Amino acid sequence: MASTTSHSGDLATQVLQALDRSSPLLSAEAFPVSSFIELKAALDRLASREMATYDTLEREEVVLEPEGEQIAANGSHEARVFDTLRSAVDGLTVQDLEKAIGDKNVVKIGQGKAFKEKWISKTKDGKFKAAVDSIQDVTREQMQTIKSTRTYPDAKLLADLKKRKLIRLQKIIGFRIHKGAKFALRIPEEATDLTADMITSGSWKTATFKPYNFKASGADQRSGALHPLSKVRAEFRQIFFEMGFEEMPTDKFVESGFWNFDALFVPQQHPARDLQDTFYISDPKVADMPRASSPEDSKDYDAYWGNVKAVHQDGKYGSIGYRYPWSGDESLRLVLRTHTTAISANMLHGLAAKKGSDGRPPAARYFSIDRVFRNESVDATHLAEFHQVEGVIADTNLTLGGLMEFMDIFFGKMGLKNLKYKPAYNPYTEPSMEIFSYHEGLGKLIEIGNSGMFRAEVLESMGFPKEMRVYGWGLSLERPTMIKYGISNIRELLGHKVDLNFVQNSPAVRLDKD
Ligand code: FB9
Repeated sequence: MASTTSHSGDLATQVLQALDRSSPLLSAEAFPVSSFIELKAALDRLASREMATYDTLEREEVVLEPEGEQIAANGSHEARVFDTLRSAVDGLTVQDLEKAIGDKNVVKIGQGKAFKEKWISKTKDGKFKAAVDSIQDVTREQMQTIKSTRTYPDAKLLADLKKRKLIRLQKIIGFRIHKGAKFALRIPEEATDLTADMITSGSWKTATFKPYNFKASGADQRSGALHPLSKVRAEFRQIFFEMGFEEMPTDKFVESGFWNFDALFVPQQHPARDLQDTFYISDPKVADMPRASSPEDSKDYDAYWGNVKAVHQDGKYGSIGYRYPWSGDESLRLVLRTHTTAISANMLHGLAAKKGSDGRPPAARYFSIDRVFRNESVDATHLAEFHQVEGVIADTNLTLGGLMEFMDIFFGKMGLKNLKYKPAYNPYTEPSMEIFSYHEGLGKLIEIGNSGMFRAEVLESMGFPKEMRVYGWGLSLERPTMIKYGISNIRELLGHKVDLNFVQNSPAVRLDKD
């Protein structure tokens, strides 16, 4: 049995004890002096443990303003003027009244209202005098009723008194409190951390853990800032969405060599597959064979596996292949994905199985922005992981010129103009191009990405018809972010040394402005 907390002075404990005497409770009666914030915190603490439940009750009360309090205590202005005149048989001037009452404002307002009520009149020589023997000070009675009952039945009159600034309406929040399913007279002691001692001693098995309060507003509501990478990622996502792209699911860091390499026609001897470039998973070591992920998934994975093996080993679809004994075991080794192109391959394989009205897979635009992992030596601008930004476009009538044109538009939206293209090599695209842009701010030509047309060995293995082509291109998220925020060392951006003050105060400049 967990030990219990017995802070009788603790408001939450007081609530439990009051509930034990009477349930439900109305907070206004049971805890008239407790602060709303403290009482709500105590009730939330009990509710999160199912020891109590509560409903929030809102009502409106009428409260006297200072002038209303003055009237309730001393009478209305008009009654005070009348009372003063009643004892002055020869009448009084305004100055006499002000001297006798001691408040010019009371005399000014009071004589007007008393006149209007015909409680007073003027003498031949211009003085004020009482015109009746007695009066009923209704306003004072109203103020006294409101003071004692904090309400008044006549809504029209309340509106008038509010307009005269004699009263104000005040929202009152209270609680109706009930016993909870786990009601007890004391709150069980709760652990807030799972410690090594608890694990070794086994006490965690009987411990009660303090529930997370996901509604907590946090110690400092002003704190917090979006990370620069998050801000630049949001900019890229906006560009992709406005260009009609669908976001690929990237919540899978571990891939089989099949999707990360073989499906992309990366030969099994390629240096990128070496240990010094790729993180291999030790447990589990191997993946399952590619297979249907749901009953709706009718793709022929066996045929695909056979096509990939054939295109590597013997060549297929017009390709002579790499002519090496392709290993299924090697293909099933598990890796931390080295590029998001592994996901693009999986998405494209799914697309190839779809049939549009023309019998071909429909055109599609996919993008992804997420972490990739490279077993490389780290330095000021390279970590063992980075965020890759990748886009693919599948359609007919795609050409290298069309890819260049699309790159001009895509990078143009980041302010990168006059792009230059340089032939390059990727195992999965041919032709491939490195993309460059002159950066005014840096005063030099910089490499901004890589691109290409996916090879027939990749696409036709998936089942795409020969007339369909796929553009692919990629860049990193860190490079543009470092340039945008003037960061020279990537550790300022990522990792345990990030200075959150920098993050919070980083003077962002637009990508397309130098
Ligand atoms: O991001 C890169 N450079 C860059 C991008 C934007 C930018 O904006 C500034 C505001 C002005 C500045 C710079 N690069 C790609 C180029 C270089 O940084 C390069 O040295 C590093 N590259 C990474 C890979 O490094 C191992 C950046 C990363 C990269 C490279 C290629 C791809 C993705 C990321 C790709 C791809 C691809 C190709 C074909 C089909 C599918 C995917």
